[in-house]
Amino acid sequence: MKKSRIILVMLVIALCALGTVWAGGKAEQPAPSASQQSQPAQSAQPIVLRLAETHPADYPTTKGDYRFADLVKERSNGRIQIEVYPSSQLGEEKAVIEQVQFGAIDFTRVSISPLAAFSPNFDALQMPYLYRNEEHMWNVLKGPIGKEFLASVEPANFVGLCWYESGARNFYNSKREVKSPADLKGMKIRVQQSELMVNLVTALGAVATPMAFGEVYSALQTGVIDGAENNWPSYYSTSHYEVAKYYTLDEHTRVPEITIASKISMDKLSKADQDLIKQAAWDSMDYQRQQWADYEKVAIEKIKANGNVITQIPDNSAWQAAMKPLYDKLSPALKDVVAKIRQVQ
Ligand code: GTR
Repeated sequence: MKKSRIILVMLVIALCALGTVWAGGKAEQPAPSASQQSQPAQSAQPIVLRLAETHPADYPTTKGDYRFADLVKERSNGRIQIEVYPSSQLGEEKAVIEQVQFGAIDFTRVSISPLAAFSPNFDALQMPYLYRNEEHMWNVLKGPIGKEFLASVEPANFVGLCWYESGARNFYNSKREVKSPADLKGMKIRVQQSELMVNLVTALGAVATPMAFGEVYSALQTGVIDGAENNWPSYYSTSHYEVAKYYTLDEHTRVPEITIASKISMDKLSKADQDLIKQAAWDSMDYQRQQWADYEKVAIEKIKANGNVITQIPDNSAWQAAMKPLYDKLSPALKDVVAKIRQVQ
């Protein structure tokens, strides 16, 4: 090849390269297509919502919250993000429910006991010795009655999303073994901030002391209260089992957990996004139940290994009989609901 032709070829190559760089530079900012012009900008900030949870990150309800948040993020392609705040970082349950009502917090997972102060019909769902077993409770919660209850919180400015498992609640104390209601007589027992729970403990002859969950450990330790009541996982996760070693398996209640949204927060979203959130919460339930079963086993093992006094109640008829005044007190409408719950197979 002649020297002049070589120079010409090199010149052409150089010009082509220059063209590519130039075109590449322009290609970084293509003109928006017609469809993109009508869409919100791709870089729009995600919608960030907050969920308050009283339990620590490794507790089964919190794991359910995380699953709910993951499903929402995944199904909205990251457009909607739910930040879970565990360990009562946003406050204790009663105060959090109030904030959800006013839209300051977007979601919370709580026990229905404190929620009944805002939506009193919830007492029908947490009556003592109401459910035959866990399966019966879930058939109620996933069926028409459960769905009606989720919808019933709207007038209180909430949107009911889903139910979580919470096992059966039992009494525990630091004083003595409790084998019958008579053994509870005169004991100061902490209860949730719930009128029904106050009445329940009073009906058993003990002194009910409503108190926030986070204060119970030190109240037990300092003797401000003699005992409390909760399921195996909470008795374990809070370390109450270390300061109150007598645990009586009377299984007085099964209190469902519920996740609610603020109606104010939900109303700001499109109908499609509201539906996406509702479905994601519903779809997190089975996962939470599995987490519950696994954690409950660990809790039972650890508490037994600690040498706690675990008292079985082979015949709970005396306990059941003591609860009659609570049923008598129910309004006719709630008595009807209770009867319907009992009929569910
Ligand atoms: C737990 C429940 C919490 C809280 C707590 C309590 O079983 O998961 O949400 O209500 O009981 O006794 O305050």
